[in-house]
Amino acid sequence: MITVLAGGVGAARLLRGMIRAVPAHEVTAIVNTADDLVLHGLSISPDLDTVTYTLAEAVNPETGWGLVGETWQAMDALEQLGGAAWFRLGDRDLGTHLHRTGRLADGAGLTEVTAEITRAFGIDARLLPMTEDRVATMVTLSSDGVPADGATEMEIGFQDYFVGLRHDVAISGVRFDGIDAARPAPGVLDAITSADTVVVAPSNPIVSIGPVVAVPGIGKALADRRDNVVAVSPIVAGSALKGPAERMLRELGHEPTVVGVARLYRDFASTLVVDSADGELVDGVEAEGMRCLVTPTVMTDVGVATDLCRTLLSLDRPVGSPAGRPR
Ligand code: FO1
Repeated sequence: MITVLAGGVGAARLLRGMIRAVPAHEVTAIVNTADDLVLHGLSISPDLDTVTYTLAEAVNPETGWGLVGETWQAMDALEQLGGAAWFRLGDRDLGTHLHRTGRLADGAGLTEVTAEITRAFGIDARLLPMTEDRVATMVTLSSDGVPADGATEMEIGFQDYFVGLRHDVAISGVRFDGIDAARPAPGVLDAITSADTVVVAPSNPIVSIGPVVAVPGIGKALADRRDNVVAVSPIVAGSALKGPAERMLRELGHEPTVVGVARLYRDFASTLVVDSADGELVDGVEAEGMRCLVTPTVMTDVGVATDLCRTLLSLDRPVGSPAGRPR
């Protein structure tokens, strides 16, 4: 079985390749839920839905989230009522949030509800939320983002930062509210301990992979089997392919390169896969104690994603010698 730690768009792209590299029923994704929010009384899980819609070939290809061919009647009606329509929920996407919210109100757990949704979308891969407990990523805006009244540094919710402010503001801190009390969702620890390989998808190291590894018990379970945990860098040639990962790394004091990613991942992953554009940083990655494999990681189409996954799964497990470079 292959277990993938997943955030949103980048992870969804990798998973599309993974279910072509191995049978989909052998794939489990442990998905970040720290982006989740309640809006209009609806429980919304953006990363779970992005992965679901992508694997169902139903995702909006322009945005990477939401459903293709959406209509926006409900949002338009809400706007006319003076409601908050900044977080765009399409009419069919609302069906997912209505179902999830109703089922959670029935007392079903997010794991069970996610299984119902993925089954309805015809997905054979298993999607697990990282936890069923509430965890919320909070972002502190750096001092130059604070209102002129000189208030202390402002902390806002992740979607307020990511969507509300279009992440177009410098940050000075990130924390995962509720993380200390969070328990791994049912099946998560077993999916880590019993996997042949664990893959860390090319998601944002701070706010997508970070929360998953921070759930008490998950980080240790990964570290205990570090030898076959393989991570794909979301940073290519010093920039993120989508979203603010590179800027967040820099603003939080990390090196915004594959070497900076290696420093964040080396405790729980033994190999970092970097794109050919970062071939000259292999020594820097290995100096951080990770093996470094160089291969195309920019998933421009599902073929590249499938080849990348085949490469990840073909990694031998020699002790010591770095993979991907002839000695
Ligand atoms: N991202 C945006 O930039 N703007 C939106 O209006 C927006 C709405 C939205 C609705 C449902 C959903 O599942 C995702 C949505 N996203 C939107 C993406 C979301 O903010 C990000 O995918 C994750 O939270 C970060 O990975």
